[in-house]
Amino acid sequence: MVRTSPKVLALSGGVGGAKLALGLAQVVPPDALTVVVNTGDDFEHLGLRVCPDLDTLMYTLSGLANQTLGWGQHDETWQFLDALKRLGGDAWFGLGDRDLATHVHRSALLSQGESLSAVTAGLMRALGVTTQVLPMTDDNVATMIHCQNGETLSFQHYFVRDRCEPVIKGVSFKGMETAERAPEFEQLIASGDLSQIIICPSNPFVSVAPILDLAETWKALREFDCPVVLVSPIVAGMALKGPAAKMMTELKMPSTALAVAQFYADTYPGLVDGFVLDDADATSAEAVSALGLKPLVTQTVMKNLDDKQALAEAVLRFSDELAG
Ligand code: FO1
Repeated sequence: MVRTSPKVLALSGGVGGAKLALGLAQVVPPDALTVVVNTGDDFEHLGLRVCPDLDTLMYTLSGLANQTLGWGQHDETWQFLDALKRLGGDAWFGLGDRDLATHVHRSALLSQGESLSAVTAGLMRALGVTTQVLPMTDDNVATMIHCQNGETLSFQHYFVRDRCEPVIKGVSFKGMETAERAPEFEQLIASGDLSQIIICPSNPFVSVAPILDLAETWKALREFDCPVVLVSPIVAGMALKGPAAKMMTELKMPSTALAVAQFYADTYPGLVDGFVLDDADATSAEAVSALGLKPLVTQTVMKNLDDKQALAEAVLRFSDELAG
């Protein structure tokens, strides 16, 4: 079923968000769907600008994603990385040969003065992605991980180089104070033309918070007269991908879907109207309700394209119900 609803905005981090975005792209016409993507994971590596979450969206929506790794392109080869290792280069970050072209091309265009929004639009077009995918900002915002041992690490150093091993005590976003929303994101918000806002199942602390905190976007979204629906990234106490559950434990909260709901209710009061929990967490629905969020219990684990489409349809239906 292809829906004709105007303007759905989805906020997304990497893998989990990209899966739901792909489901949404199956059921929402391209001109009615905008996906705004976290850029706090972006970093400069070997002189290249790498934008992991934008690229995960781009590869997922173009059918090029490496589903085994969860990042980069399928049928990847690693000659560049092998040669770099032989030279004693900085090879902890897995840049595949095909993926490398994306970073080289992006970096060249950025160095010629193009904005990240313009470069992203060009890359998406080149790979046939018709859904509008925007970076949250054209400015540099860097997610910083503050560790119990006193170290502060950039996100990729924490995530990839140190394999999420350091115990964290907090997260901050360098450059956030002065960063502005990307122009088309700003236009979308200024237009007031949104009928559904969906927060994809992404890490609340390092994937969604950067978007919501940016220029107080959460307050702008709260003003919209349309439901905000969030899909829990935690299922049965575990994150399907990434360190969300480990981070929750280290930040002294239970690693549960209910604690995710509590985090949003406390940190962004009045923002989230509907909270989607997995069947495995059905017993928490009542407690979610008590926080003032309407619960929807459904299957949220997306193993194949049918699951992605089914979840997208369930979320949109739920949002329609909440809109009354
Ligand atoms: N994740 C890894 O766990 N190891 C890697 O070597 C790695 C390389 C990589 C290269 C390009 C890219 O766009 C993403 C890459 N990722 C890698 C994934 C990335 O670090 C994370 O998935 C996201 O930042 C979290 O959303």
